[in-house]
Amino acid sequence: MAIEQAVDSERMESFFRRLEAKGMDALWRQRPGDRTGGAPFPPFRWRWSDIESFVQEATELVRPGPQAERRVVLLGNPHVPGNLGATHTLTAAVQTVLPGEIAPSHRHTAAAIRWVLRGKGTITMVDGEPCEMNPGDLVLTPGWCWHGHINQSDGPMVWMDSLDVPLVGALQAMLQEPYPDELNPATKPVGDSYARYGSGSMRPVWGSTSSPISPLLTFPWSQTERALHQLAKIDASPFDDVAFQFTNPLTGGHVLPTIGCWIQMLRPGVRTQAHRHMTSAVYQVFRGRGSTIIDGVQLDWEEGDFFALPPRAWHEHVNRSTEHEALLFSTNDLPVFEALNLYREEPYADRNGHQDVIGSYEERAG
Ligand code: 1HN
Repeated sequence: MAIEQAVDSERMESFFRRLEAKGMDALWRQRPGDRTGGAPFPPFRWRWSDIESFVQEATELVRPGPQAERRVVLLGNPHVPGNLGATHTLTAAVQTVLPGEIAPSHRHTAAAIRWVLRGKGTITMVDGEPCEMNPGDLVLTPGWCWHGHINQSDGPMVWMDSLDVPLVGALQAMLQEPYPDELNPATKPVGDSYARYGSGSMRPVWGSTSSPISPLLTFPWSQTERALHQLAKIDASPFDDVAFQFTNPLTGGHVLPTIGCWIQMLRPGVRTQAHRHMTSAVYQVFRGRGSTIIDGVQLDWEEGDFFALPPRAWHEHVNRSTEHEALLFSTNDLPVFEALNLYREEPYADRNGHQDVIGSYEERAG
């Protein structure tokens, strides 16, 4: 019996080797790898104090133009192999444009969003529409749109970029083209898409009735803030507290086919219940301070910090202030999971929906 097994395993090994030599394999071969559904990589946090000083240094080192197409500091998660993504599907970055500078126009298949952090008086030209940028504004750059940035103010402009670069890269679909001139010209007035689609509940009686890309390119902060406070008066999610998905006004769906955008308000003292889902996200702490407990590890955050939530990790949010609201902006890959029918979500059933805190991010990060 023992000899028979030895012969069998020798023969099996030889079978595997001969298969491999011809570019084949056996599905029953033992593989490492977790198929039990846990998070595939740990969370990561970028402190604003670090980002800010690197961004400042970048302004001393390069100017946008031939030397650096964009003055962008990428927030690369070291736990995500290869492509400098904040997660395996999304990049996050911080871009600065100083007074008088132009980040020259280009276009790429990857789609982008800008979430404005600081400054005023900057225009992003998106397919001929000059889009104004003020703190808290969300501006879309759909894939393959010509876009460039120009700062006409007297102060620096800083925003978060988030793109679907790792996803598009995995599909071998990253194409990019420079614009033949410095900036693509304005062919529409400032606020064109907002005038058409910005009311939220109406659209012009002419023009397209459906598109997977939002025809509204700018979502101003004043409207977002008002919406959060109105919703807070009447309802909230147990997992995300007062949270909105930015929507395509034609469809009510996501703003872009590959990137979902959320804004959420954690009311003073709120601790949400934990859940987990298939999607990953990159958060920017727009206001406030608190913690997100991810797979039992407490990750603290303050205003300006960014953090990446891996897919399938249990998570719950805490606003540490009992006086002030906390505001989190985030991008996610939910549109892709919904389109491919892969989305699943699960509430944390134990201890009234709260995880045991088994450690702090600080300890884990060493
Ligand atoms: C990009 O093209 C921009 O156009 C910003 O402003 C950030 C990060 C990674 C790859 C391309 C831009 C980017 C980027």
